[in-house]
Amino acid sequence: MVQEYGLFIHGKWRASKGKRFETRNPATGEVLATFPLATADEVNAAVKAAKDAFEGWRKTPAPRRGEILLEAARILKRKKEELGRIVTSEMGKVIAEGRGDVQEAIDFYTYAAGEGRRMFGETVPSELPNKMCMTLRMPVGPVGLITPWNFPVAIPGWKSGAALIAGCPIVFKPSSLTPLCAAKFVECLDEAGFPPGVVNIVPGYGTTAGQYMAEHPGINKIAFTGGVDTGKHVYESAAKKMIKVGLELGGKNAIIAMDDANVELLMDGVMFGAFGTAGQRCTATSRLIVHEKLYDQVVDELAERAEKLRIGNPIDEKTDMGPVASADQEAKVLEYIGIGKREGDQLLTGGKKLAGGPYDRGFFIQPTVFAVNRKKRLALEEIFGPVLSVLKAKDYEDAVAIANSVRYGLSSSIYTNDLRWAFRAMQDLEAGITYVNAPTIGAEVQLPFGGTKETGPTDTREAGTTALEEFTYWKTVYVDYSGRLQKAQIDTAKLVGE
Ligand code: TXE
Repeated sequence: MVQEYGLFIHGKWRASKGKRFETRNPATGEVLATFPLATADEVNAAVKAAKDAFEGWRKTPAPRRGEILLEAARILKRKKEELGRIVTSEMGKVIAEGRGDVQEAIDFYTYAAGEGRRMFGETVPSELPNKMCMTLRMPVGPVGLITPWNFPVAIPGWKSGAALIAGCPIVFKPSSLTPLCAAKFVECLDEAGFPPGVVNIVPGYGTTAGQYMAEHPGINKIAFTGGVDTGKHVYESAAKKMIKVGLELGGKNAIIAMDDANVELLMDGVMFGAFGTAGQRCTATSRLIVHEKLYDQVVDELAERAEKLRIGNPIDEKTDMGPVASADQEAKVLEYIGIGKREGDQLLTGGKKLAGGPYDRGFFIQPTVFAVNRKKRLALEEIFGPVLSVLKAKDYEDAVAIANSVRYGLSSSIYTNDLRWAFRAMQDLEAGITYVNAPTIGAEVQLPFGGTKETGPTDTREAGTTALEEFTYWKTVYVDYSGRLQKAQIDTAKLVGE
């Protein structure tokens, strides 16, 4: 039985007047559920519900908001296996990663719940007597979440957890490839007891529901993860309204392997970084920059290791890599493989769509490794699939120059046993994240996450201590208890007793 979902507005699932679309398993082609394409009127209704709920939610003491988040974390934990399997069925990452996707939301909700009892401001001395100065965090108001398909529970978990603890109701527009994960996640939030209107979901396409929301005058902040072009568009809409916007727009992340690197460790890291989630992580290892002394050895071992990966249905625990998420993703990745071949990059392994038997029903591409020229497109552009570009560097400076030569700046990594290279890389790599002796993936929720350059504005940092910045603004409060008019900057003479 294919489940039919509606919209979740003001605490109730409702039927929609919009046309419907299907969500499918990218490994088998099976239809999983159908969803409405939310209309402009329905987005209006969701935004209105969020606006109406704002007053009550912002006045709910933050520790009490935290208790509801903690309850949501418990429910997610109880349903982790069920949700993890849905992530795998709808998005195509292997089941261990499907569970990990849910775990990230559990972790972040647990972390964010604690913020309800912190949410620190500052008290600062006044220049005048009998006067107190402090700062308070204020929620920005209704927030629009626009999320991608690659982390269909984790990314909504990060964004919503921070928004909700800050006191902001949410209107959530998930990717049209993964609405079922989103709906199941929202069911958990509903069960946790968020008041009506605090959590709303409007499924649909980006160019309709997403755009209505990005442009809606009632939305005070957009939290977006997706492609660069869409992100720029959302940024423009936000600028016109002078509202906050959080943008995380992908990467062309590199591992640098210095000549003293532990090759065994490096290979494990590269396989996981490049082919985990079939390369469809914003932090995926898309480039491997190898010191020339190590290059031949690494290139030989890479092909051998990539060929050993078991490709298949991601729900099978033994599978190492599943399909890519959609026909569009498949076409895009195959196009890049074609570009690599046409531009003269050397194909070391893979390069084909898998066909025959169970592969015929899904979007399976071989783990692919190219030795590439640093000026060519495979060295510079985000592919977002199981394609690794290997580049040769003369020395440390050359490796860093290659790493920094792209328009993105999300994640980066260096494998070395020499502290000097490790510490220099922390300073020299133009990226929001640097790993030492670990691949470019594996963010933890208690640390800031975001990038530089076209990955997004550097004031965008999700998770960690910075998550609240995304959904609050600072209010400065002066309390004068002197009982007379005191003038800052003017009454200075009195202060020094002149
Ligand atoms: O992204 P889109 P897609 C990159 C990756 C991938 C490419 C395309 O390279 O191959 O983007 O993927 C909504 N107004 N990343 O098509 O279109 C859309 O419905 C408002 C990297 O999935 O950017 C979805 O909810 N919203 C990335 C979300 O934006 C709009 C993860 C992302 O969709 C909209 C995913 C509009 N005009 C893809 N158009 C990462 N940072 O990791 C679309 N949307």
